[in-house]
Amino acid sequence: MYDLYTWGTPNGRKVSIMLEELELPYEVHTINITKDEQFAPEFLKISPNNKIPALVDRDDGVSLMESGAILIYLADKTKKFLPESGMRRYEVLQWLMMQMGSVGPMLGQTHHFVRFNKGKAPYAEARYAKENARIYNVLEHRLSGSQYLAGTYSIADIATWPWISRFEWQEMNFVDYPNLKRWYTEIAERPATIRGYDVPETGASIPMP
Ligand SMILES: N[C@@H](CCC(=O)N[C@@H](CS)C(=O)NCC(=O)O)C(=O)O
Repeated sequence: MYDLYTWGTPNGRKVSIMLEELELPYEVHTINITKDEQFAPEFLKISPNNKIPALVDRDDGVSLMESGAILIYLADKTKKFLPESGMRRYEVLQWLMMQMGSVGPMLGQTHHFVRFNKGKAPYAEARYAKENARIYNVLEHRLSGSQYLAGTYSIADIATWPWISRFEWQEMNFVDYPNLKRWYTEIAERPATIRGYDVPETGASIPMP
């Protein structure tokens, strides 16, 4: 049994989608980050950087923060969505690391400057809009020669997809990114993605291009 501490954001959805893919039992603990619940002392004990998601594995007494680490942990434990060894494992990890170091942080800045702060910081707005398009291009190029980011469906896709699901917030569309659209749509239709997207449950439905 797992405890998932989360909120309805791309980083949180990575883990709920993974748990749904693996059909693992989990209890959802809502951490409302708009009400600063991420700073509660009890939550800080499992997520010292005051961010969702965090996961507790009750059976093995493991407590983890950081979505990338959580995905690797679940993949290794179940031997799914991440090869156990060899070059194929590193291929998945390189795309996962790109999500963690580039896709998430940069697209997150787009949300702030392009959607929530429009017109107030033109330099930042232009910088992150450009970086957003650059990242979409990198993904498009990769997906033009590969069905998924690292060959077969993996934690790299599970980590990246929720960020692309915010394409409207990023003021992006898929006209110039047909392979990204194909990848996005296919993953959006997976039953586990549909279930994992609406966690914590609010009735949220997946934006479709
Ligand atoms: N690198 C972290 C990032 C997590 C993150 O940024 N979470 C956001 C929500 S998407 C959060 O909890 N923000 C609350 C805050 O910064 O106080 C991960 O991938 O788990």
